[in-house]
This record gives sequence, C-alpha cells and structure tokens, in this order.
Amino acid sequence: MKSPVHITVTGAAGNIGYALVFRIASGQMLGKDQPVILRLLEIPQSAAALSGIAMELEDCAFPLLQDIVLTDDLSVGFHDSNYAILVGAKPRTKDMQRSDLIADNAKIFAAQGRAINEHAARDIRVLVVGNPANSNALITAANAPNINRQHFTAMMRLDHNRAKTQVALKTRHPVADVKHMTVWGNHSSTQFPDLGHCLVGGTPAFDLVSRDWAEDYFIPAVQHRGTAIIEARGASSAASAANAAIDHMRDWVLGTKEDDWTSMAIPSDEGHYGVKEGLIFSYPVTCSNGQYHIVTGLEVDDDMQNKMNTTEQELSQERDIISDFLKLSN
Ligand code: NAX
Repeated sequence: MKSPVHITVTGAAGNIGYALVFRIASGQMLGKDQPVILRLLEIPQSAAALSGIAMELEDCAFPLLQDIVLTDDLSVGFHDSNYAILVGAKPRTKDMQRSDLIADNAKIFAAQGRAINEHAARDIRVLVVGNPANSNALITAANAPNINRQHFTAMMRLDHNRAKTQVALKTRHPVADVKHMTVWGNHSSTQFPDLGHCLVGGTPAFDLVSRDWAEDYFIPAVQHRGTAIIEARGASSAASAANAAIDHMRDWVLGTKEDDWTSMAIPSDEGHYGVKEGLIFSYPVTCSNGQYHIVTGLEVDDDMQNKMNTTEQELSQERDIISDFLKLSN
C-alpha cells in the first residue's frame, strides 16, 4: 500500500464539496491503491455543516480514508498538502458587479496562496474551481512564489465535458467516441469551445456537423450551459462540477488516454498560440507522469484566432482588476 497523501478541499460543506469529497475518499480521483487524508477547510459559519459531512464520510467506512481534518485555519488546512481543490468562494449576490465579485474573491485566494507557500508540500498540485476560477488561480500562484507556478491550474473540465456530450448527442455517437475536444481561454461565457480538431469515431467533427450548427447552437450552448442549469434546477452545477474536478485531477496525476487530450487552464507563461504571458488560459493538454504538456502545432485560422483573442482579452481585463493581489506585499 502507498503512503497516504493529504488532499485539501476548501468550501467542503458547499454544494460542490458535498458531491466531491466522497468520491475522493472512495479512490475515484487518485486510484484504488492510494490512501488519503482529507483536510476540509471551511469558514466558521459552515463548521456545523462540515462536521455533518465528516460524520457521513465516517459512515461510509471508506478503506482508503485514513483521516479527516476539519478546520477554518489556513495553516492547518494546507499543512503538508499534496493536492488542493479550491472550491470555496464568495457567491455572486444580486446587483453585485462582476468586478466586485472578482475583488472579494481575490482576498480569499491571496490568503490561500500565502498559506500554500508556507505550509503545503513543495510539489503540491492545485486546482481552482471557485469563480472567477482562472483569475483566482493566478492570484493563488502569485502569492505562492516558492511553489512551481505550473502546479496552479483552473477548472475547464466541466466545459470540456459539456462540449463532448453536445457533439455526441448531435452525431448520435457514444461520448467515448468524441476525442480531441478543446475549450480555450476563460471559464466564462467568452470561452471558445473548438470543434476544429475534434474527431468523432475517428472522423473530423466538421464532416458530421455543419459550421452553422457549431456557431448557432454548439458554442453558445456550451458557453451558457451553467446558466441553463441554474434556470432548470434553481441551483448551480454541483455534481457535474465535482465530477469535472475528479476528472481534472485524475488525468493530471494518472495521465490522459493515449489517443486523446483534455482542456486545462494553466499558466500561459510560454505564450503558446500567441496568448499573452502571465494569464491562466485553457489549452488542450496531454498528461503523463504527473505533468501536463500543451498540444502544440494545431492549425488556428482567423476565425478561431478572433475567438481566442476575445477570451484572452477578458482575462487581461480581469488581471487588471486584481493587479494589487498579484504583488506579494498583499
Ligand atoms: P456553495 O455556496 O454551495 O459553497 C461554497 C462553500 O464555500 C460554502 O460552504 C462556504 O461556506 C465556503 N467558503 C466561502 N468562503 C470560504 C473561504 N474563504 N474558505 C473556505 N471556504 C469558504 O457554492 P458551490 O455551488 O459549491 O460553488 C463553489 C464555487 O464553484 C463557486 O465560486 C462557483 O461559482 C464555482 N463553480 C465553478 C465551476 C467551474 O467550472 N470552474 C463550475 C461550477 C461552479 O459554478
């Protein structure tokens, strides 16, 4: 048996947290041979709900779950942490401007970045889920200068999975047939779900679906799927978001399938595909041996470039709003 790893989940008493922690504890994220210690970080107001979740985790008698630590103290939450899934964030309230939401959440992620820098394992891998996820990941990384920047990522896997299923439904293929999907850019409505390189059962997607369908239905449906779920369910995506977090971490650690890639928001520090450096931008990546690698050399036509520019511009604007939090003095 391997030695246990410490996994921090913030916002563990929230909707996504409730759908996530049981799956981690059961071994669906890191494998059935990897014991885990869960470090669940919440704010004091959610302590009672968190203790109830811990009781339920105990009642599952998961063989891989070696310990559960409940805390509202960042130094305890990130102590020796090998993996962190940062879900906890302030929700957007009625009449709140997006810029206010970004600034409010910036404080949370700056503090968590500093705690990671001080207390986590040096090779910690971080996935940011709490919105605005890409910019929050940028802040977290900036406040953890002693940790490899490449280990800070934001979640695009829900968008990626949504995109694959839309294509599967349209072409009447099983979703496992849909490969080489890419969702570029920001986890927001400017993201670019790209069918240009997508294969369905080995056939280029654009041999099976029209460009009009992609423009008029597919792209907006994926971009606005989160809103459609809120309208239908009266609550935002939770189980599918937790599932995407599991997929993201599992692929990062255990590897992507040999003939496929996934979408991950990662530092754009090498400027691949002409994206400005210093953003957390979603690219197509393959993963092996615990590392991700950008899929390079994909052809990008003018229309695709324009769509990538739009989402890049939005990320640059968000970066301007949070610029104070990217300096270490904060
Ligand atoms: P909930 O409001 O149900 O849960 C959030 C939890 O975070 C609460 O229990 C709260 O007490 C806790 N929390 C707040 N501030 C905290 C802090 N400073 N430290 C620790 N915990 C803290 O939201 P939920 O539906 O679980 O969504 C969580 C976040 O995920 C939101 O920001 C949401 O917008 C975002 N999402 C991101 C997605 C993505 O693909 N990147 C998709 C799903 C989701 O919308």
